[in-house]
Amino acid sequence: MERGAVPCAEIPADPSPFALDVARAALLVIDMQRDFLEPGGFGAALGNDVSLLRSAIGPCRALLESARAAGLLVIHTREGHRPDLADAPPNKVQRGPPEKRIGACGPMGRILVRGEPGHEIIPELSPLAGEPVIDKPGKGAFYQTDLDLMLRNRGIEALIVAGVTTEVCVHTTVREANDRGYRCLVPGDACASYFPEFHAVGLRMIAAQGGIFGWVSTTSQVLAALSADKRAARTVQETAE
Ligand code: C5J
Repeated sequence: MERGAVPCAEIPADPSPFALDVARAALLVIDMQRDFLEPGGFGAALGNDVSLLRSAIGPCRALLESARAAGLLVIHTREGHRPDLADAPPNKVQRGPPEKRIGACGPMGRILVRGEPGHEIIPELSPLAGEPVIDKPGKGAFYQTDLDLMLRNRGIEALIVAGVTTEVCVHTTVREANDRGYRCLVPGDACASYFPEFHAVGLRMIAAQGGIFGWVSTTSQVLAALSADKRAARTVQETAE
């Protein structure tokens, strides 16, 4: 190996090991917002049991801590709309009873509206100062946002994608990223769905057909690789000194 070069970590994954160059990768945490995870928000208004998403909190937190320690770029996303709902398509707003629709008033403020308490990322996973937060009007994090520009400006080519929900915003974002040339790894236990069966099948869909649009691993596999990568980086630095 070239003197001073930092080796890639290799993460065991389905359908094949995922090579990770920390300098060219980012952790993307999708929509871990009060509106989806806490009672009284958008998820609950749609009739879901929001407690089903809480299993992703611990793994997301561990990924955030490990990514920060390894120097990985961390980006958060939030789904939501302008207070005047000018960016909310009618087909998204006009669903369900009016008192439970996007923009209606709930216990955490107006449902799925930017600036309201429900729109915030849950306190357990609060972004650190300097970590970009992408506000997106749709399910995919690339749709009508500057995420792609931000990643390209930093030379990012691989994404670790965690968050909620597996088969909606995580899936849409991974599909969008794959079409744009990014390799995506999804730690399955750091994602969750209101429908456990959709979660399980959603993960299988990503890795099926030779990894049709990504790779699937577990959080502990990512953590092990990141800490090994940090150790290797330290050794390389010490050798170079
Ligand atoms: C949904 C999301 N399910 N973040 N949003 O509407 O998955």
